[in-house]
Amino acid sequence: MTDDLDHAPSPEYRCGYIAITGRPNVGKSTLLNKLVGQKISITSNKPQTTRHRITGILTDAQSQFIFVDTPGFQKRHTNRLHSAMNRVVTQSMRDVDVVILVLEAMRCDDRDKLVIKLLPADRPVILAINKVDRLGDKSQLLPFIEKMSKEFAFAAIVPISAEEGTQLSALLSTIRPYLPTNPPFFAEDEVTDRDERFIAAELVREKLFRLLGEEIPYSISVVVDRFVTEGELRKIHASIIVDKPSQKAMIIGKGGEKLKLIATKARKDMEENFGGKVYLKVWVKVKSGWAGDARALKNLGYE
Ligand SMILES: Nc1nc2c(ncn2[C@@H]2O[C@H](COP(=O)(O)OP(=O)(O)OP(=O)(O)O)[C@@H](O)[C@H]2O)c(=O)[nH]1
Ligand SMILES: [Mg+2]
Repeated sequence: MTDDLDHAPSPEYRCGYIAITGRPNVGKSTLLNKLVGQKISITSNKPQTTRHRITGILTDAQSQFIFVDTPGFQKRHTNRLHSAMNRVVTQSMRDVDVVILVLEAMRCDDRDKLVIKLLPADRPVILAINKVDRLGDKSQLLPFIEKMSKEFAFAAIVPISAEEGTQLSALLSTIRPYLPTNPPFFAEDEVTDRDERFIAAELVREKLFRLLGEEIPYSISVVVDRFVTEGELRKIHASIIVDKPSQKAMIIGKGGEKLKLIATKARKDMEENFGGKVYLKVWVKVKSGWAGDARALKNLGYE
C-alpha cells in the first residue's frame, strides 16, 4: 500500500512482527504473498515448499506489518535440513509480537495439533481458517470455529481465502491492535528483507516443485552462482543441486526439454518480480547427501 508517509509518524503508529505458522501446505506462503501484494515466497501444492524464514512487509498510514513466513512444521524429520526447518518455526514464534496459525477449513488433524502444542502462551495467537473458497456449504464454518476455540485460547478466529484474497482486510484489522506502538522499522517501499539473489534461487526451486513428480523436489536445492546487473539486464547463473545422477537425468529430461521449461518459467517470474529483462542459465549438479551434510547446508543458506 502507498498511503502517504511523508509526515512524521503519529505516536499511535504501530509496527511489529507477525509469524505465519502451520503444518505444511495449508497456504502460509500464499497468504504472505497476498498480504504484501507481491510474490516473495514460493508456493506449490506439494508440502514442505518453504524452507526458510522469509519476511514480507506491508506498510500503511497507521501501521507496518512485518510478516514472517515459516516452513510448515513437520513431525518426521529425517535429516538435518528438516531439523533446521523445524528450528526456524519454533524460533520464529518466539521472536514475534503476534502469531497467525493457519489451518485448512474444516480440518484439524494430528499434524495441525502438533503445531497447536507449540503455540506460545504469552502472546496473541490469531487463527486464520484458510481455503474457505473450497467450502460448498459455508454454514459448516460456525461449528468448526466453535470446535477450534476449545483447542486453544485464540485471540481471534478469522475465516479467509488466501488465494482469492477474501477477508484479508478483516485479518489485518484483527492483527493491528496487537502490534506494539513503534515507528516503522522498514522504508515504506520495502516489501521483503530477502534480496534478488535469494528470490532468483527460490523461483527456480518453485518450478522444480511444480514441474517434477512427487519425490524429487525434496532432494533438490538451488544456488545462484553469479548475479550481475548490466543496466536493465540481470545475468543470473544458477545451479540445481541434486542427490543422485538419476535425478539429474530426470530434471534435464529428453533432449533437455524439462530443464528448458523450468528455466523459461523461472526467468519469466524473475522478469516480472524484478521488473526488467533477465538472462538465466541453469546447470544441474550432483552432490550426494547434501541435505544431511552440515557444511553443505550452511553453504546453501539453511543453517
Ligand atoms: N483453494 C485454495 N487453495 C489455496 C488457498 N491458499 C493456498 N492454496 C493452495 O494450497 C497449496 C499450498 O500453498 P502454499 O502457500 O505453498 O502452502 P504453505 O503452507 O506455504 O506450504 P509449505 O511451505 O509447504 O509449508 C497451493 O497449491 C496453493 O495454491 C486458498 O485460499 N484456497
Ligand atoms: Mg510455504
